[in-house]
Amino acid sequence: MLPLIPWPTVVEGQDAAPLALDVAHLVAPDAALASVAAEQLTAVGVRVVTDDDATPVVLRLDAAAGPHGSDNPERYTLRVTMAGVEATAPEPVGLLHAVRTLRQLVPVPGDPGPREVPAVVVHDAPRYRWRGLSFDVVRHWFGPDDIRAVVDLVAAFKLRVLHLHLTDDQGWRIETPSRPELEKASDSQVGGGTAGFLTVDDFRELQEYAATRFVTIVPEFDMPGHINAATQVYGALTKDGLPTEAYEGIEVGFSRLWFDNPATEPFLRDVIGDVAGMTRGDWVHVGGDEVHTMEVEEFAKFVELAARIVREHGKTPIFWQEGARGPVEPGTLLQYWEPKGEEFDRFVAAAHAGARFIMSPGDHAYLDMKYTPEHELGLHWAGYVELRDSYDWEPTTVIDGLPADSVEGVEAAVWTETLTTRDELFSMLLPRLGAVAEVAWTAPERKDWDAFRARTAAQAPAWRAGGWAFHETPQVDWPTA
Ligand code: TNX
Repeated sequence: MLPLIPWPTVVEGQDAAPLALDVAHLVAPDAALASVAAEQLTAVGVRVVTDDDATPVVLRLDAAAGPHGSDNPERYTLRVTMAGVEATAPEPVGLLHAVRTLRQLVPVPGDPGPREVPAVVVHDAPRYRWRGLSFDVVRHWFGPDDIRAVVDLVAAFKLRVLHLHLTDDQGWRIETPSRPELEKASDSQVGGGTAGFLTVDDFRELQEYAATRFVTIVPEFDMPGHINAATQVYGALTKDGLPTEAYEGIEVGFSRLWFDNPATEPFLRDVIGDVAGMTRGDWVHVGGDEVHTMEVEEFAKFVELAARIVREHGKTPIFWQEGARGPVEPGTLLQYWEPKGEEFDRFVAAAHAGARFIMSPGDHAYLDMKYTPEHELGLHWAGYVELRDSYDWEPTTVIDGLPADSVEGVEAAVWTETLTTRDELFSMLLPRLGAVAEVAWTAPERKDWDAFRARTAAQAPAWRAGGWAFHETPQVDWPTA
C-alpha cells in the first residue's frame, strides 16, 4: 500500500531496492518550479543541495510522459529507483504533481520505520480539470496568512482552484478601488470582533503565491442576494434609500438588490469591473444563490446583466446553481450545491444550452457540515458528512438526467459561520478534503474506500509534522501520535 491521495491512474510496484532520499540534487526546467519543488522536499526532511554527488531528483519536460495514450495536459510519470528520481511531464504543472506524489512517498522525520522511498513507477492524470475548494472568508475573516495555508493544503491534494467567497451579508472583504467606501463594511463578521479585508496588493500577492503552485484563485462577489455589506454602505441600493444595519448573524436570504433601481447597474459595473481587472484567472463567480425575496423574472435579469458584465471584461461567469433560472450562455459555469430535485429539469436544460457544472453537493462536498450530530463545529442543513460520505459519491449521477460530459469538475466548500481559527478550519477540511480530491482526480473504478481509509491514516504523520489540524474520525485507524 502506497500512502497516496488522490490515488493515481497506474502504479507499478517495482520489485527492487528502495531509495534512501536524505539529500537530493534537484534539477528542474526553471527556477520557479525548482523553488516550489525544493520547498516540498524540504518539508518532509529531505535536504536539497546543488552538489552533483547527492541523489538526483530530475524534473524534465517530456511529451511522452503519463498514462499510455493520455493527452491530458496535467499528466506525469514518476520513476523512483535506488539510483534516484525522475519525473517527466509535458507541462510544468505535471512536474509539480509528480513532486507532490513523491512527497507523499517520503516518510516524515519522526515517522517510525526506514527513511526510504519505495521503488515505483507512477503514470498519472486527473479525471477532471476543475478540482477545487470554495472558502468563505466573510462569515469569519481569514486573512492572507490563513489563505496561503489553505493554498498549500489544496495544492497538496493536487487541486487547481481556490474559490474565495469575498462578499456576503456580514462583510465586504476586498478593496474595491472604484468603490472605496466599501471598506466601511470590512470590520464586521459573525458574532462581532475585529475583521478585515484583502487589499489590492494582498490579492495580487496571493494570486502570485497560488500561481507558482498552479492554483488559480477564483473570486466571488455574491449578488443579488447576500448583499447586506453593500447596502449597509450605499443606502441608494435599497428600496427606501436608507442604508441597512451591519449584520453579525447567520441567517441567509434576506438582503437583495433591486434591478430597476438606477443605482444598481452602475454598482454592478464598478465592482465586477474592479474584481475582473484584479483577477489573473479566467473566471469571476457572481453568486446568485438564495435570493429568497425576488421573483424569478427579476432574478433572471440580474443573471443576464452580471454574466454580460463578466464577459465584457473577458472572463467566464460562474453562478451557483440558481443561475439556471436565468438565461444561460454556452460556457457559463453553474455550481451545483443543494439537492433540489424539482430543479433538475432546469439544470439539464441549462446543460443542453451549453452550461457546464461544478459539482459541490452539500451532502458530500460541504466540509462545513458536522461529521456527526455530536460534532461541535459546523452546520447540518445538508445532513452529517462523515469521511465516507465525502468519499462515496459520483459526480455524474448527482443530477438526474445531466449529460456526463457537462460535468466540468468537483469543488468542496467550506463556509465559516461556526469556524473562527485556522485549526478549526483545518479540522473540518482534514481528512475530508482528501476524499473530495480523490473523487475529482481518480476514475471511479479505481476508488476503494478501505484502501482510502488506510492511505488517510498514513498521511497523519505528515499532517502532524506540518501543524495541520485534522479530525480523528473513528472511520480511520489513526496511528498514535
Ligand atoms: C448555503 S452554498 C449557502 C451559504 C451558507 C452555507 C452554509 C450557498 C450557495 N449558500 O450562504 O454559508 O449554505 O452551509
